[in-house]
Amino acid sequence: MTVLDSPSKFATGIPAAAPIGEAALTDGFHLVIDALKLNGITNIYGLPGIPITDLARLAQAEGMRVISFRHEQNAGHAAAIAGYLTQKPGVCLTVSAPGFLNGLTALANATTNCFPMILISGSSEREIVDLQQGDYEEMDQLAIARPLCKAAFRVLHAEDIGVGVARAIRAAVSGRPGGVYLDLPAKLFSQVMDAEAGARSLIKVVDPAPRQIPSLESTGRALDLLKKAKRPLIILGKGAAYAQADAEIRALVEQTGIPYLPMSMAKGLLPDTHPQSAAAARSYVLEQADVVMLIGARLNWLLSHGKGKTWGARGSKQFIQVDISAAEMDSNVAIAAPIVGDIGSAVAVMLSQIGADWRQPPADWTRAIAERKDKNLAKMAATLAKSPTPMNFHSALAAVRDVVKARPDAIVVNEGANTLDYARSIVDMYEPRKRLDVGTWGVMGIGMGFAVAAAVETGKPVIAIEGDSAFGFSGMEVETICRYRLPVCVVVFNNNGVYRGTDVNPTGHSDVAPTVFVKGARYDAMMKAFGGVGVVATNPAELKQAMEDAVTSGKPTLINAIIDETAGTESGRIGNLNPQAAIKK
Ligand code: ADP
Ligand code: TPW
Repeated sequence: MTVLDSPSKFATGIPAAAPIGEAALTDGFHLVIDALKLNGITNIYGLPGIPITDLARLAQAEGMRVISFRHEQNAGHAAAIAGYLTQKPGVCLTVSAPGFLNGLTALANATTNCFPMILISGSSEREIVDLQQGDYEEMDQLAIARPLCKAAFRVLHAEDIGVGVARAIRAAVSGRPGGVYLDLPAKLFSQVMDAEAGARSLIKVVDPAPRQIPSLESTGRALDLLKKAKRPLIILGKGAAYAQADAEIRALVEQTGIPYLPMSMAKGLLPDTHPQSAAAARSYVLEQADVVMLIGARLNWLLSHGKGKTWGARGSKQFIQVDISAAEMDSNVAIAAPIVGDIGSAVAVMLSQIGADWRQPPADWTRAIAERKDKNLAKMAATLAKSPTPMNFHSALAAVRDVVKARPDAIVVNEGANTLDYARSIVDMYEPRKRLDVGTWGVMGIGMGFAVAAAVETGKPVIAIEGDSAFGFSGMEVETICRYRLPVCVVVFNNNGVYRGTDVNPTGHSDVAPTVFVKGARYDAMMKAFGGVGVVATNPAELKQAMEDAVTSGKPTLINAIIDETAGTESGRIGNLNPQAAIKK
């Protein structure tokens, strides 16, 4: 039996903090830990310090897995993606003021991406903070966190810890998932109370994310619209992946025969090689479709807000949207058939209504898509077959694609600009929730935090495909990866800079351009410094071999993949969002 399986103190009836032979007492530290454990939360991602050092220490002693990071933002991203992968809120633990602020970016990012997460931060004394008398790490953290997350709570009394944790869990996972802040002032932790009363004060949350069954009228309206469509399309988003309704979603797609597009993190929900995937004809289907059913995807910038050139002629589309958040409907364009409910229930209801007489979409539509796909895939295959020296994004990613194909259970983490955009289209995914990336904000810095949590939560090999700039945001966590001996293979696409390594300082000064890094940097030596494996790969064969070795051995590995510094484009595929100076001096 591992520490993690050992029965909780509640199961044995022995209160956590009861010293043998003394009055049975507990305290704030133990109540927080017991409240988390009671609700099935077994992992904490954090960074110790005043006032939560003992919380981390005791959590480990009580059988929780405590993963300590080198920077709170990375711990926060880890907690957020743990939440996405498990549907249980991922917990990030930080110290007050600066530690809290370091974790806050991840909390806001989790909320933006609908990942359930709880940021627990220790804080200074209310009396001093509120009078602004200058406490150690003084900050009104609750007020700062509130606008950046779904809910924010503070617990002042030990007997309220159960309620605080329960509310945080419910807020994080119910309805549209998101980030929750839980403020625990230093004084709370040492408050002592009777252990039995403490145990009674805890709440095991019943049905934390209740199903939300949509009305039959709403699903019927949607199906009527789909039936009449000449060019129907389904778009699957990361909400669909999060929902863990994989079999139902696949059945809906296959029974209706409708072509589908996966958003980035929905890749693999159905294998990317599925005949109904229209990913290789993306622009064509977005422009041409007449009825589009969004399942767990928002019509935000990633889908050009549902309008404009991408979406073809004005008024040529009707939208169906399946989402747990009623307020999401009509956020950008009119939704003709909103289905408000959880995706599992909504898809199940639709499947029950479809019936055997469902007509497959018109053949001229599916044929036209197939033709486009074949043409685009053939073009891509020709590009991938080239092997230039140095490697470019395509030739390196062809090697990555082969490794992922052979290990479809591996989790791919991906960030960067070109590295992100090309990997998304070149590396096929085969299983749900195996692709984790920069998400709704396109935030750099998720890399090592996501990789650590993916390995911890799933035990599967992790392959992190990182632009060299992207890697820098969380690179110090290679020590964390080595310390916990996690099966993480980091591939740094090293092209000497942000986007490219070719910019020059026009003044002739010795400072390099703002987008340029040290040339030929040895990122591989960083992993070696902590006892991991470091490799330099200069061609696809070396890259593939090193990745295979890493995935087979499970040893922490960093592969420094040398990429042509002229290969990238500025901002990758979203250069259109990048303002350029109108006046060139
Ligand atoms: P993508 O970036 O992949 O397009 P988004 O993050 O924009 O996806 O959209 C995800 C959507 O999924 C959000 O609007 C969210 O409310 C919704 N969602 C998340 N979980 C569920 C669920 N279990 N059931 C229904 N909708 C969900
Ligand atoms: C928190 C802006 C978007 S992409 C990127 C930056 C700095 C790095 C691109 O270079 P990289 O990739 O990683 O070397 P590649 O493949 O093009 O060579 N700060 C944050 N988030 C974002 N998105 C940025 C800055 C940015």
